[in-house]
Amino acid sequence: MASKNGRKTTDERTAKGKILIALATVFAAIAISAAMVGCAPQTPDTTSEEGLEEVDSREPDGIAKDFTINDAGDFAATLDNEKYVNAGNRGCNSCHDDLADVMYLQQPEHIVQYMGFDKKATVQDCLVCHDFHGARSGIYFGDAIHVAHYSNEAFAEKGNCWSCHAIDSKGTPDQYQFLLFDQMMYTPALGGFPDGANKTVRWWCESRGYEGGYRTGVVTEEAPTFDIALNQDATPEEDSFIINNYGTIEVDASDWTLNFTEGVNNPRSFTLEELRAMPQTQVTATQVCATNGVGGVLASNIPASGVSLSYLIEQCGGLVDGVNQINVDSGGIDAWDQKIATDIVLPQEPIVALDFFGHELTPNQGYPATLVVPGLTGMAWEKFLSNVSFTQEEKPNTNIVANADAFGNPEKSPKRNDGSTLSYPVNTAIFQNDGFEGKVGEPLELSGYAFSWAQTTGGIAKVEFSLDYGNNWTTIDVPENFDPNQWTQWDLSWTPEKAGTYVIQVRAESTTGWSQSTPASIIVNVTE
Ligand SMILES: Nc1nc2c(c(=O)[nH]1)N[C@H]1C(S)=C(S)[C@@H](COP(=O)(O)O)O[C@H]1N2
Ligand SMILES: [Mo]
Repeated sequence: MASKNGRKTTDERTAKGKILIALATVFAAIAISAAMVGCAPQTPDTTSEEGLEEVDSREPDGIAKDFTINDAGDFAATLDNEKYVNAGNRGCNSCHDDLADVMYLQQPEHIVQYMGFDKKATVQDCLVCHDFHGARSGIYFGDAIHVAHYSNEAFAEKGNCWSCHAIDSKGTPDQYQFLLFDQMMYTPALGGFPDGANKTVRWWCESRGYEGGYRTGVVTEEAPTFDIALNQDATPEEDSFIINNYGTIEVDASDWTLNFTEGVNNPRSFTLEELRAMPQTQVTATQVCATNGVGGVLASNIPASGVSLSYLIEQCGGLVDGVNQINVDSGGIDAWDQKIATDIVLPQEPIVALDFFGHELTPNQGYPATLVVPGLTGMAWEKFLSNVSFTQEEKPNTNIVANADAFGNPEKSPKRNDGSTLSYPVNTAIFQNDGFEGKVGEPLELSGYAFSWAQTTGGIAKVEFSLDYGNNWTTIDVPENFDPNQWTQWDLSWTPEKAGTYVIQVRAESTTGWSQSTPASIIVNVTE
C-alpha cells in the first residue's frame, strides 16, 4: 500500500531527518543521556539557534488536552465514554497525534529514523525498548515520561495521572493493576468491566441499556463476513523503515573493500567493482527489526540482489574445517557487529546485497553492501558490511535465536503488568490508523502484514481477524507455497451494516505454533 502523502524518496526522508536534527537542540540533556540499543549518543549541535522559535519541542503538537472537558474521542459519544472513561483525553495519541514526531524532535539521534506507511507511532512502538531495563535499550520510559510531562506547564495545568494511565482489576483488590490507557483502550475492560467479555457481564450490561453488552459502546459482530486476500508483495520503498543505530553514514566506496579475514582457506578482499562483476543472486526477504512493537511497521519485504555468501566463500577457497561462528562488522564505519553461529546463518542462504528495490543501496540501506540474511531479524543484516570472518568457538553465539524467547515467548520473557510480552517474533500490523472511517453499506478496506522471525519461530501459518474483542476469530490459512522468509500481506474488505465504533483486531500464528499474544488493533468509525 502506497503512502498516502505521496512518494518520498530515501533522500527526501534523510533530508527530513536532518532538518529535524537541526531543530531539536533544547533537549540536549535527554539526548545525551540516550543510550539506545547499540546507539552511540551524539551531542546535538547546541550552537545553532536556528529554527528553535518555529518549534517548541516541549509541545510537539502544541496541544495538551484539558482533562476537565469530557470527550469520548474516537469512541461513541455516550455518557460512559465521555464522563466515566473520558476516552478522548487519554492515551498518548490523544495529545500527540503521532509519537514519531515527539521521538524525532526530542531525540534527534533516535535510532528509529523513519517508519513508513503513514502509520502513526503509538506507545507500543516505544515500550519495546524503553519499558525494559536493558543496558542498551535507552532511557527508562516511566521516569523520563513522568518528568517530561510534569515539567511541562501545559500538561501540568491541563492533564493528570489519568491522562496516561488506567486502572484495571481482575476482581479482587489485590488484583488491581496500574496500566497505560493505551494498553486498555482496545479491550472491554475500558468500560469498567475487566471481565467485559464474560457473557453474564454482557447480559447484565445489556439489561441496563448497553446495546451489544459492552459499556464502551463498541459494536461487535461474532461472525462478520470478511473478504480477505493474501499476497507477498514487496514493501513500497517509500514505506520501508530506516534504523541507524549510529546515525546516517555515507561511505566512499573507493575506500571500501569487503574482506574475508579469517576462517576461509584463502583470506582475501573484494572491491565493489569485483563484486558487481560476479554472478548476482536475487532474493526477496522481509527485514524486521527485533524491536518492532506490537502492531509496528518496522518490517519491510525487500527485493535484494547481490553476491551469494556461499559463492564468496568458494572464491576464498572454502571454509576452514571446524569453524562454527560467522562474525560480521562494518570495519569501524560504525560499531554494529554481529557474531552468530554458522548453523543459524548459513542455511538461510545469505547474500551480500549491492542493490535493494532494483537500485544501488542508499546510505540508509547500507551502501556499498549489506548482508541479507532471510528469516533473521534486522540485527543480522549488517550494513556497510566490511569484514567477514569465521571462527571456531566453544559456544558459538546463538543470542539472536534466544532473543525470540527473551522478547516474545510468553513463558520466558519479561512481562509487562498487563501480561503482554515486549517484542513480537510473531507480529501483525494494520497499516491504517485509529479513527479510520467507513460508511454503512460500503466496503471498508484495511490492509497490513503478518510476519514471524522465520528462522527462529517458523513462517506465518495463519492470520486471524476479530470484530468482537477477540472472542471469535475469522481465520485465514496461509497458502503452503508462501515463502516463510517474506511477510504475508493481507487485504481485508468488510461491509458494515450498522453505524458505530468498532475495534478490529488481527493476530497471527506461526508454523511452529507460536502465537501473537497481543493482537494489532484499530478503532474504526462507521457512519450512515
Ligand atoms: N552497520 C550497521 N548495520 C546495521 C545497523 C546499524 O546500526 N549499523 N542496524 C541494524 C538494525 S537493528 C536493523 S533493524 C537494520 C535496519 O536496516 P534499515 O535501516 O535498512 O531498515 O539494520 C541493521 N544493520
Ligand atoms: Mo533492529
